[in-house]
Amino acid sequence: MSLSASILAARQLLQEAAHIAVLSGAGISAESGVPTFRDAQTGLWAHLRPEDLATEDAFRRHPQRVWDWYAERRASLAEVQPNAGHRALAEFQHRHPGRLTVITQNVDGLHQRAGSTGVLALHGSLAADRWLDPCPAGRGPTACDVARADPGRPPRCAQCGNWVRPAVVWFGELLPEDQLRQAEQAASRCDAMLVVGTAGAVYPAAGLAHQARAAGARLIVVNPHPSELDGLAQLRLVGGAAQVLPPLLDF
Ligand code: BV8
Repeated sequence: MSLSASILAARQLLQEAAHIAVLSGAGISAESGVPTFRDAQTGLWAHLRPEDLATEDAFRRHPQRVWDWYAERRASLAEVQPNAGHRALAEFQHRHPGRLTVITQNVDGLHQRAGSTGVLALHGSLAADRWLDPCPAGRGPTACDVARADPGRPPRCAQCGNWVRPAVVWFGELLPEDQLRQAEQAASRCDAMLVVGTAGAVYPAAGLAHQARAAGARLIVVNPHPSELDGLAQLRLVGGAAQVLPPLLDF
């Protein structure tokens, strides 16, 4: 089936869906110029291994290296814009209030900047920081303002030396309970799930696609390459999110 024919078929499927859940990954931001994790030609991880960077242990062993990796990603985010894929989802939400829920693995904030509301950010936000350890003086987050930490790579609390870390979820860390619970609800309630730009290798996020399928939802995968979730799909749209989502959601 040609891409346009499969987009038409997928659009028909979405038109019949009262509730649509979207599960997005790094690929939806690729056309904004944000490197994905695993795509060899652009992937950050092409030269680095996740366990070397996105874990608490890595941060405790090499705080400056991990902090610098995040600082570099933050800096590059300042240069990018949401793309037509992010915008198509946001515009659909505004045309059909309450009908589409965005669940994202991304920490780049581009869905939110495109105007999507109620985004379930499973892995936190690159734009935010938090303390590495609970404040030893027992002071609450307001009293120990991270922003006032001593500058450095990474910044540290002037009183107790607590490190500042990015407010993202690292491997081996639990996802924010509330976001995950809402995402699981959206996955079990949806009639259709749009799986966009993810290799489907990281759990529990990828498990949401299995959960939606098990609850009877029909899955549409949008990805230029094969993914681990293709076997769950009723339809695969082989193309980039910025090309596929605008015609797919144009109703
Ligand atoms: C957890 C934030 C419970 C940080 C991320 C051992 C110990 C502990 C846990 C585990 C373990 N072994 C396995 C696990 C579970 C682990 C996991 O799943 N590991 C994987 C590697 C097997 N999960 C966890 O640790 C999670 N927590 O399980 O807690 C627990 C606790 C303690 C002990 C045991 C269990 C936490 C996972 C969250 C990690 N944080 N991000 C940061 O960003 O720095 S994960 C990060 O990587 C992303 O958020 C995302 O989830 C993942 C990357 O995947 P994708 O988004 O799919 O991106 P990728 O580059 O891989 O693929 C891009 C895709 O886009 C490709 O398919 C490509 O074809 C496509 N594409 C390219 N261009 C386009 C496109 N698509 C559309 N359009 C285009 N133009």
